[in-house]
Amino acid sequence: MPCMRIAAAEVIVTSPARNFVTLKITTDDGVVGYGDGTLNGRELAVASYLRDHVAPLLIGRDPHRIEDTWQYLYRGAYWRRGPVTMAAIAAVDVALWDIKGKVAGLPLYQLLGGASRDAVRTYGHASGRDIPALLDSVREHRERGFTAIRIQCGVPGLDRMYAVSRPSSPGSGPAGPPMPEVEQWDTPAYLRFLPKAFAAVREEFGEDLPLLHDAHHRLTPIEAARLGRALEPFDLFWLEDPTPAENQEALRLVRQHTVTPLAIGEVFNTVWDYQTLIREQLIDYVRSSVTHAGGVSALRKIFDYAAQYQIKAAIHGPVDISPIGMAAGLHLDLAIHNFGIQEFAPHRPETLEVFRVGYRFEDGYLHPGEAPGIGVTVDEQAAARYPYSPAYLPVNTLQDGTVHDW
Ligand code: EZ4
Ligand code: CO
Repeated sequence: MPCMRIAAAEVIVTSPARNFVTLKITTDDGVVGYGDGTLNGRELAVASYLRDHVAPLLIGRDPHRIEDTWQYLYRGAYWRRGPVTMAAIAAVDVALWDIKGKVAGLPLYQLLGGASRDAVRTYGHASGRDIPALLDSVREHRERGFTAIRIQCGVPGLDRMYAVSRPSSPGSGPAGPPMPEVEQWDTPAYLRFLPKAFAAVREEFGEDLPLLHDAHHRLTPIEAARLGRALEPFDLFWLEDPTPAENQEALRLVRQHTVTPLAIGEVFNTVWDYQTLIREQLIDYVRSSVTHAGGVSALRKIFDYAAQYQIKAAIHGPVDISPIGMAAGLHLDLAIHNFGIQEFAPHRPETLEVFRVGYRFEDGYLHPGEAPGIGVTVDEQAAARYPYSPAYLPVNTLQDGTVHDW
């Protein structure tokens, strides 16, 4: 094979509906690969890491040496792990897989061993400020084809909370730098209310519809254990992130008390974050994304480790992962054997105007498409029309003003 070289590595920061960080790698014979390095609320840290510390190291390297380049960036930095570093390495890894696929003339999933299934089953996000609104939202998602649905419901007395209140758009506040929205939290009220919301959804839609819920790291181990047990009659597909899971031992306690399946890890970025959770079989689904866990190469290793314990892949798929990161995950979903489910929150039209996707959604399933590489191109002229604008995730406070996990 004639030796190719990386000729350019450029960072594109664009904000079509929200901020995204994209790495564009170009080879000396003109092949372009794109990778996603978006880290919601801390985007420019990854952009700088890539632009100032990674791009100069890539020039002149052989783009085919993906694993070697991954190890060079990971070990070579000395300062390992962490969301900024791993999102930057992910952007490089995905851009190089994109190039390899384009050179081979094959979609990425073919390079990963070919399809293990016909399409990728997804779940969508139903939510409502109260139970009637939640039921409407579940109905809507079923009509759009989703065969599994995450439900999030407003808790009486809490005005603004995760997945229920609409964030205000960036820059719409009073003059001055944008600040995080403040949301509210009350664990006892949540623990009392959530089983009622599940009961209402089961009552309306029956026992067959797979239902999921995200507790978003808000509970102590014993509270999580209680919730898992209280939700057992409603047969959840999973309970996600019940505790702040960097305390891996917490899940031992939760596991002792409930058989509700657990999904963990959207904020994790390496296999080391999962070591105890996988080895001790404390979880059922791995939630990491390609973008936040070091790319396709590294996430595949996490999934292969999980497979030894019948733990399944369930890639994080929020709108703050760019369509490039989303598509890269779909190739992995299609190829691996231990696929569980894929989260799918459709991107806004402005986002899809900049990121031209080849993946298709039909009857609740996604397929990454047959275009060589990842299958997403970037319209750079459109990207330039949406300049970066600082925006943050909300912060969460208790009634007395104490900052709580969001
Ligand atoms: O809060 O992606 O399961 N999905 C989630 C997401 C995360 C955001 C954070 O950037 O928990 O909504
Ligand atoms: Co989540």
